[in-house]
Amino acid sequence: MSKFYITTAIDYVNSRPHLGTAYEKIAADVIARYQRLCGVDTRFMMGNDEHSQNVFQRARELGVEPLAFCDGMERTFRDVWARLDISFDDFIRTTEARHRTGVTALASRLADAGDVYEGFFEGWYCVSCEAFKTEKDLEDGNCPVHGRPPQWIKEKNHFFRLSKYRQRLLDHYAAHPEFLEPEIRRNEMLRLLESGLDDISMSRTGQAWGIPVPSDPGSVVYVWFDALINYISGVGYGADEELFRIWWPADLHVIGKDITRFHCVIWPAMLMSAGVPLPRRVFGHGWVHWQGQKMSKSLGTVVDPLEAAERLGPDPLRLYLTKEIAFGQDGDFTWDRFEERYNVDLANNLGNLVSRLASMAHRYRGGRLVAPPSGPGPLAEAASRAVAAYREAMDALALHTGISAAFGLVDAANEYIAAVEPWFTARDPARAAELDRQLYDVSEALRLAALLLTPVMPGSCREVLARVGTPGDVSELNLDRDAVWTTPPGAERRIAKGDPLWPRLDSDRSGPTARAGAQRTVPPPAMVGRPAGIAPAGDAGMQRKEQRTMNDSEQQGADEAVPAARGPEVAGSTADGGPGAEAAASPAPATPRISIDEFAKVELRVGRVVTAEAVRKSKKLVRLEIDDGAGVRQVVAGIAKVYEPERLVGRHVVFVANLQPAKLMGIESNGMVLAALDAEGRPVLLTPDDPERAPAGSAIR
Ligand code: ME8
Repeated sequence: MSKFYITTAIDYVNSRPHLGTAYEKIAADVIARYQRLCGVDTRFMMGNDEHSQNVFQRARELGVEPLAFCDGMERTFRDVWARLDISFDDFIRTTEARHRTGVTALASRLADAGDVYEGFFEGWYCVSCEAFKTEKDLEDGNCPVHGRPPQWIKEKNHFFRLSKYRQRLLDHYAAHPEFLEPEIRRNEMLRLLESGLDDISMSRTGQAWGIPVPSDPGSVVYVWFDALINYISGVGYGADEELFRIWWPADLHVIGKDITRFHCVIWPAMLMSAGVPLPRRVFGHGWVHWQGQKMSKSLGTVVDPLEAAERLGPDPLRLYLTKEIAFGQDGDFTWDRFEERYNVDLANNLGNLVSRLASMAHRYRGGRLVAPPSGPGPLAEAASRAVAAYREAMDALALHTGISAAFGLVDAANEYIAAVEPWFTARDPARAAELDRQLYDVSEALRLAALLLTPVMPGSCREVLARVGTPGDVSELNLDRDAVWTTPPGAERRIAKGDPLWPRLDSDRSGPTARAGAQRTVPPPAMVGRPAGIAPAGDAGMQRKEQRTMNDSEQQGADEAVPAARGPEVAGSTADGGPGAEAAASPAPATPRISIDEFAKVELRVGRVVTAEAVRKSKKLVRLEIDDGAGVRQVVAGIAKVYEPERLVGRHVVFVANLQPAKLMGIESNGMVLAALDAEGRPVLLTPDDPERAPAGSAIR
């Protein structure tokens, strides 16, 4: 059986987890669960980084022993991770004996390799980053990450000959392009390596909180050296050779982009020096922003992941973070957006499909579906495309794309219901086999979509699978075996009815002011940690509407015909009302008038930004890859002064689709993104009012 060892960064424990640190654990959990679903023997390790000065100081402030403080924080962290359904196999703490053994063994190997020497360090140190800083790193004298002045320190240190490994690192990057992803992080590290490497301090003096340097017990190992070693001490380095041989090298380190240098320059150099193989892949994910800033405990800009999970359920939160934030890019968390996506993806789309199927299955077939002898309908084809797209994306760590592919199947099933109208089929007894086909195919599409979404929403998908008549232990599922369209003639399924899984949140709230002033209501304790995201009705602050679903009391056919609130609906034609009437009332335009036929030559469409990066050596240009509904095209836009590339990803834009290609700074642009200009001539991007109704590819008239 193939193996997969995946790790996350280990967290500083000076304060509770926040939504940014939780994002990393959720993303890694989705990857680990996906690997298990693929039948791969997976070891997923996380843990706590305890030897930081911040931790020591925090314990002091609270008047407790540092270790006792860390014990308490371990409980806090484990509790948060359990409530977010994070399925780690191992949790390491850097104060554990196994870790100390590993650190001591590795530090001795570096010394034996002749890569450690004593020296004197004088310079800046940011305690929040636990990192040495050069003048060049600072912005207005402050640490750029934490916005605070670093300390000036002067002490005797042990140095590690990092500079010696520069060429070997460059060679490794050249031979293993997959070593560091995404590409933007890889390019950053290559630039850093090309600009030269200095030796670095690997110990601190005058501190007792840490692991002693083997040759000099008066010093402790620098906290970053100590922390990085967790990845090998957790699989037995220096203690259990057999375990180490099984699991090392790691297949994937999932870390935040701010700590790429530690993981992709210092860590591999330490391993090279010790003669230990390098991890196969490092992925530097982006940041979760809150109100335009990195969510960070030291900046105080944090959202409590438990509050978010308790509000709508852990699975909606897991889905939001992994589907809405392109993995590798930064993304925003806002309560409004979280609720909006919940309504769109879960209440209106997946939840609606579950309810519609249950309602029709019970009304027309007493809850028992039987596959007819005829071959499957068009959903089978849509399902196999979705499975293939999902697997390809998930293997490439494009989590957002994989999850969207699974939702594509949900869309297809909702659209299929709207197209075949089972409620009309049901009226004609001669079409009984046709109705069986329609309902069974919808149940199969739903089963497959839930299977694909299991890594993201484990609790909810277990519930969906049970309702669709395929209950069981989700940990037993296997993609190769189970992600195959299966509707053999005569097969039976019992469809269960139940409360709406994700009741719709009321959208008739009285606008942003009421929202800002209102106390957000945390649901009653019964909701906390509920497995399938089932919320009680009557939640005071966030009124939940009854989800639009069919039940026996509804007029037959009427609501069934209401599709999920999705699907490309293009705005009305310009011919309505007549352009002439409009022109008569308008002031004279500044440019010559054109006929409607001339205007009709311009093909305007909605696009969705898939990737965005600044164009090198240009202050203005951004290179975008835009999903135009039919594929992905490259467009260069002059918006860099106002829009950070990373924040464009996922946005819907309006663009001219039929412009002849043009080259800007040597890059071919296939279209033009439209923007209004503000009073100072700066671009303000145009976006469709409701991208759900006008998704990528929608025509604009
Ligand atoms: O850096 N969005 O610990 P940490 C996304 N102990 N990810 C974020 C984030 C945000 N707003 N804020 C933090 C450390 N992270 C070290 C790691 S590993 C050998 C030692 C990520 O508690 C951050 O990038 O500050 C890191 O990957 C992880 O959360 C833990 O951060």
